[in-house]
Amino acid sequence: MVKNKKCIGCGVVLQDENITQEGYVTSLENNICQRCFRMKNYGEYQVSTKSNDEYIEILKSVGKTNDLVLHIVDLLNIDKDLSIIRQYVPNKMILVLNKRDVLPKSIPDTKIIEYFQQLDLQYEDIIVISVNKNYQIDALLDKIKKLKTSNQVYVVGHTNTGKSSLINKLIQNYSENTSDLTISPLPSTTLNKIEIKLSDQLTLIDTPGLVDRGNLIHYIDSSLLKKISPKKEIKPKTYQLKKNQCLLIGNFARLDYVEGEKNSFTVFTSNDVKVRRVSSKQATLKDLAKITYEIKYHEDLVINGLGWIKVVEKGTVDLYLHRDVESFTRKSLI
Ligand SMILES: Nc1nc2c(ncn2[C@@H]2O[C@H](COP(=O)(O)OP(=O)(O)O)[C@@H](O)[C@H]2O)c(=O)[nH]1
Ligand SMILES: [Mg+2]
Repeated sequence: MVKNKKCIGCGVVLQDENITQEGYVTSLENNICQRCFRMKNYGEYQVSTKSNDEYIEILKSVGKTNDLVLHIVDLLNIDKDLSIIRQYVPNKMILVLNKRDVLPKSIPDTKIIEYFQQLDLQYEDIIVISVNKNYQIDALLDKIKKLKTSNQVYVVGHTNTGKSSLINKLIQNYSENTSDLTISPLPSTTLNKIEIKLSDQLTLIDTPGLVDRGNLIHYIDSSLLKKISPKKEIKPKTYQLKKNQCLLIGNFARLDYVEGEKNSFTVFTSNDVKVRRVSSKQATLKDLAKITYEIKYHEDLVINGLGWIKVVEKGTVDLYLHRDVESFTRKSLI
């Protein structure tokens, strides 16, 4: 019997003793744990909530190496503070902006890249990609080859940004080897560091990712997960609002325009989420927690896990949202 054999899907150590614990297999002959098997074959998702302390330890260990690091970011769900990872990982780093396919085609990549350049986080390079559309994957591999400092390259970032998807894609495109990392729309799919060899010169190392407790994903029924995760290009919807008008964004959020001149609000969220403009008097969802924002000229009001609302002029808005879901403003991305 092999001791400490790991699941090829998520990296957890396999065990055949406790069905309620991570890594359970009926037989240690298996290469994949029961949880991954169910996700892959039946789309049956089981949430595992990993503590970020464990991931921070992984980031620190990455920071002690001199290896090149890919920091993967989900363009639809840009981390509020990208510098958290930087704090632990001073390595040479490429910022990889994934899920280009869901942003409107009309926005040039250069515009997106400029936004991240001004954050001044000392990336060696910044690239916009889409794993799903196989977009710019060749260009990314060229950059990796050019910038790598050893035979190992780490893939880090928040959970759900597409780290495992990217590694599977690179292996599928450029290697004789196989990679069957488990991918899912839920957080904490990958449970451990996993090394996947692309060639003799390049091994990719997958990691679990930081879990964002403020993401709407944690507070909705799993049946709604598909609805809020866009699969196709988002069609932004623009509304002109006057004071005392309000937008209902699905049953997830409500935005009341309480003070200011007539103003333009553009909602970027999955096309399956219905947006309605109503008068504040008639609006529902008042039982959600309220936060008041003073919006400055050209800002986005971001709702973690749902998308964002671009506001053109300054004004005051009340946002109603589940009290544990994070929201914040930023300079307009687009
Ligand atoms: N639209 C879109 N979805 C993607 C892309 N890459 C990954 N995903 C989805 O993002 C989710 C998380 O992917 P996963 O690889 O498990 O993320 P990880 O937690 O960072 O390893 C899955 O539902 C993937 O199908 C992409 O390029 N475009
Ligand atoms: Mg993963």
